[in-house]
Amino acid sequence: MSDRDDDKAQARAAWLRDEINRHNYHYYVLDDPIIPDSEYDRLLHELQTLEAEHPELITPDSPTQRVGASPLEAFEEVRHRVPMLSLENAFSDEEVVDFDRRVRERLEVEQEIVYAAEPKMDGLAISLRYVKGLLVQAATRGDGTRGEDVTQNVRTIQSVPLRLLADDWPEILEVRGEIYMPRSGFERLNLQARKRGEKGFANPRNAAAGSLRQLDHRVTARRPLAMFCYGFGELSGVDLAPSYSESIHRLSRWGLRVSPELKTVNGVDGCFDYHRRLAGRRENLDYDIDGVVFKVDSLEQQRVLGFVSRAPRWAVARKFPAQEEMTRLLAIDVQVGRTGALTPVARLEPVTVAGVTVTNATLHNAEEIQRKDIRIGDWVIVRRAGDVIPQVVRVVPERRPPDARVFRMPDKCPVCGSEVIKDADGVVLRCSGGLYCPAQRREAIKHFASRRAMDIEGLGNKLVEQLVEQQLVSSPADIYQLDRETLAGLERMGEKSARNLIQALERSKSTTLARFLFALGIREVGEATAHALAAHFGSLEAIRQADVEALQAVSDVGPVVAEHLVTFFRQPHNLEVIEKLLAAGIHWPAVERPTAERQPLKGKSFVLTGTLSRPRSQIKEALQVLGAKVTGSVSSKTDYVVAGSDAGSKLEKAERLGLEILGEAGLDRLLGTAGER
Ligand code: D41
Repeated sequence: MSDRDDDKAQARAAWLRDEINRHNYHYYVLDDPIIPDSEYDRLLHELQTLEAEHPELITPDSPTQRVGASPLEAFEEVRHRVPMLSLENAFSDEEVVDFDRRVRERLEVEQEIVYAAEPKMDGLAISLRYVKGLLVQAATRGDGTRGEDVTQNVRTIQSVPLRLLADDWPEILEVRGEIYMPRSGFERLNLQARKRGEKGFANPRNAAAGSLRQLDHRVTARRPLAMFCYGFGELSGVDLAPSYSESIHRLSRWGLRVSPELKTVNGVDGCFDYHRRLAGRRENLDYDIDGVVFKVDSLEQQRVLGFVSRAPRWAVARKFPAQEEMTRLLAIDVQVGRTGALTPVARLEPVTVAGVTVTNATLHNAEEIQRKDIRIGDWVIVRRAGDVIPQVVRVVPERRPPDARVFRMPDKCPVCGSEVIKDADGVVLRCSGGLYCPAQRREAIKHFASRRAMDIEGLGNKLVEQLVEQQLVSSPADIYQLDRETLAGLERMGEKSARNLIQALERSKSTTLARFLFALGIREVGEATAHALAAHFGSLEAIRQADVEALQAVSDVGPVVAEHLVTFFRQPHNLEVIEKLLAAGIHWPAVERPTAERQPLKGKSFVLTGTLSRPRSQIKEALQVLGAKVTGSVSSKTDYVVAGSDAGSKLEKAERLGLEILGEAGLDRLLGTAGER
């Protein structure tokens, strides 16, 4: 090959590397890809081919070189040139006030301090060393002075640049940050592990730690790890900028990933405000945080403050209440759901988790109990995150009492005594009693009356339980036969509530086909499926008569759902209930079939963020009915971002991308003009 060709190949390889690095940055760091995945793959493939033909062109920072070397025998020890300090904790607002007072006293300032505020990631601290813009070493924190060399593993993390962008970085740059596993990636990883019959990780932090401590970095490469940077080690030359926040932004220019939540705030009040806002959004973030960190923003002030033993005087971690606590598992009960599924529920010695008393936790199914080896009498770790039902994370084996008992699922329904059968998936156990089983009947009626179904105000769970128990109703149709006298005679019901309920029943009769379908509680037919069915078939009669094949023509319906529908409409009992309901006067307007004009938002993509006054599911449904797509993350392909109060990083990103942002009023206008039902 001629020199000329070699030059050309070299230039092309260099161009490809830069281009791929640039797209990596947009994809993994900014979370905002500019080219489709297929185009990215094509570039990477071209570089791989070129490097295979010209191995001399391979550079250590080439995007093809993230995975390659052989597994290690052990990790080498790394001595941190600048120690990795720890953070002082504050468990209350008062402790933050104390911290702020100490800061101002030492600095001898009266005015408010400017703090940089950021989430406290629940991951693993790491130090990256860049020399002349190239990543040369990554080390765990260890004891702060000595850590382990995990360079090979960290090189596989796509949001860690192998080479820094731009060229104005210091010759030596040590960056500290947190490696973590996003919740979404964690869920996926555990699902895969379970499919292979393996145990999975207890939480994202353990998963990140386990992934980073792999001697074989090819395993790490398959784990969805990410990193946020929050500090500095050795720096040759001068400070990056006069303040922490500006220095961090500098890092982001060089292709390092930093938290989009980093803000500067004024004084303790600013700190409280930030803490409250982030605590409110904790559940909506795609990563676990265990608090927020406040740092004096001015690097000069940081220098004056200095350190005490191992922690800087200029930073504090305000911790959130723990989401996990330990307690005793007293018993395991079995509940029967609407579709007969048997769910084991742990009865716990009451324990306060993140401010709420927990006495029950779901155990999902027998397999889960076996996998976690949970026994009655065990000490267990209970986790409560936001609105989700408390979970038993694991047992504490060291504390197992000698008389702890293994639990076995019953082979007869604990409510009606019918035989228990296993689903085709081999996991879920079901009571075969159908609507003979009072538990299933009760749950079916609760579902029927619920807000998103027939929306019968005043017919709550407690009342349904009473009605079923006293055998006043045994199917949804029976509730429309109730009279005022009967209702008024019930416990905790007066004349007035009885009258109100009768009115609510009357009102509920005027509904939509989709709601009615959903209310019937057919297995796997959720709101979206009910809508799709109503729109596709136009009438209840058409759905009833459709066979499995015809049903599967609906976008949302696969073979399993189709089978459930056909089975449902084959049962004489179900047809009888429907007959009675219609005879009681339930009606709906004719369904408009989806045409271009009926789906004015077709092809439009929406993202909902922040706190909205209605449940997200409801807004989502309203948008979907008009043809819109509702997705979870903002990108340049998003058409509208609907922002409620306290909207955070998604809103910021939308602003950065110049997207159309709607408040709730704007959304209502759009839904109105687009022709809400
Ligand atoms: O998000 C974190 N976990 C986090 C940890 C953070 N946002 N900032 C941190 N800042 C520091 C100093 C102030 C010492 C540079 C830290 C940590 N340290 C830290 N993480 C683990 C030990 C110390």
